[in-house]
Amino acid sequence: MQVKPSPFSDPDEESHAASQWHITATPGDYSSPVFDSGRDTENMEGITTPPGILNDSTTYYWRVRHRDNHGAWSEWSVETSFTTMRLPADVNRDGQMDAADLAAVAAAFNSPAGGPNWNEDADLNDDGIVDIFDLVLMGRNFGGGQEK
Ligand SMILES: [Ca+2]
Ligand SMILES: [Ca+2]
Repeated sequence: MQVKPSPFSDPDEESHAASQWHITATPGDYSSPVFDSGRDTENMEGITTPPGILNDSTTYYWRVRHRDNHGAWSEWSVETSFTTMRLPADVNRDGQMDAADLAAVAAAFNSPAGGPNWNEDADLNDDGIVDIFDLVLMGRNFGGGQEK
């Protein structure tokens, strides 16, 4: 997941030395954020969270502040929300659609809901059976996923 604020502007025209990014699931409450970049000197224009941090189909809120080269932090930005999407063929929900997901669909193949090999997450089209249609969906999305 990538978030990008409007371009950094420092009223004193100092150079931009670092940023700190916060992501939370509770609007306005950053006391226990799901992601806190700390003082980040690499990702100052936008940030991509590591896989596995954000749940899919979930609304999150983020804010960012910037630090100039004299060590002064800006105010936190206005909170912005975003909603993650469910990747269509990410069975194990690691943000990537790859061989591990294909293997999970294969392991549950031909299994109706509640069957011995049933895996709800492998039923990609949510029709209650893992079959060729789920495999087609997998094939169409294979290799896709979040930016790393
Ligand atoms: Ca996956
Ligand atoms: Ca299915």
